[in-house]
Amino acid sequence: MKEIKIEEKEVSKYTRRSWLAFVNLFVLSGAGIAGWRGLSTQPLDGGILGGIPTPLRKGLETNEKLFRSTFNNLKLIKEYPKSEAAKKVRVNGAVGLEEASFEPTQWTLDLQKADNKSQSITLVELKKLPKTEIIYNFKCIEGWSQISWWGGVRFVDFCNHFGLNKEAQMQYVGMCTPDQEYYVGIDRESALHPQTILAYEMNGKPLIAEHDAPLRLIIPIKYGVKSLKRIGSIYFDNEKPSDYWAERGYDYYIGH
Ligand SMILES: Nc1nc2c(c(=O)[nH]1)N[C@H]1C(S)=C(S)[C@@H](COP(=O)(O)O)O[C@H]1N2
Ligand SMILES: [Mo]
Repeated sequence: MKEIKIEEKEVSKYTRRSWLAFVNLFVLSGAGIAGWRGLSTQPLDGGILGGIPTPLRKGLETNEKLFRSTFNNLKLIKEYPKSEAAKKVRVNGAVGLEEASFEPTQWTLDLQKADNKSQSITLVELKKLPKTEIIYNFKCIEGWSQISWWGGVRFVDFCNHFGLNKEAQMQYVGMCTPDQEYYVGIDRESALHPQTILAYEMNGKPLIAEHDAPLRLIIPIKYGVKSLKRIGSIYFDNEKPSDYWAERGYDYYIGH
């Protein structure tokens, strides 16, 4: 008799608990829907991260870890201490780097803006912008990877500095070598990703010719093919820009 009573008590306790759990679930999911409605009716800011509602952007700035798990396309690639970076960095691929007349000291970046305007940017100008360093595992589709250390300007900082609001709303960024032999197309989100940089340093020193001086793209969320060496020009488009390896059968968005 006594035992049964205890059982009854237990049962009612469980029933009550699951009822509470049910109520909780209901309240929480309601809050979730209300929260989502709130977000989706938020005005879109006209800035670089314009596609992202203001509260999400706030979160993006203050809590990247959370967003890393929530929004896959904004995940952050693992970073390493400088001590783990390779001293001797592998050189791979020289398409677009064979121009005998190329003179790094004469180089300027050709930025093609909306409304057919263009701007020549010097390395001195780029170096005045905040420098971001990244040490990550650089992966090539050929099957090798190497931890390497790069320094330069975050692409999103570059866009903000040069007032590329309209341009950065476009779906793609295209980049190519000065001789236009190697070229890549990058989707907007990946280009504006916080770890994407226009690099002018490797291992804390100016880029050497092979990697390639004076400026290259470093885009950790993509495979090495997208990290174009010796950037000659940058442009923005809503159509997919031509992409050297996509034309040769590789996935256009090749990332990991
Ligand atoms: N201009 C140019 N950039 C390029 C390539 C190339 O052939 N030409 N090869 C790509 C490939 S496949 C890889 S893996 C990386 C290699 O960069 P690294 O030479 O600094 O290791 O550069 C990428 N960028
Ligand atoms: Mo590669």
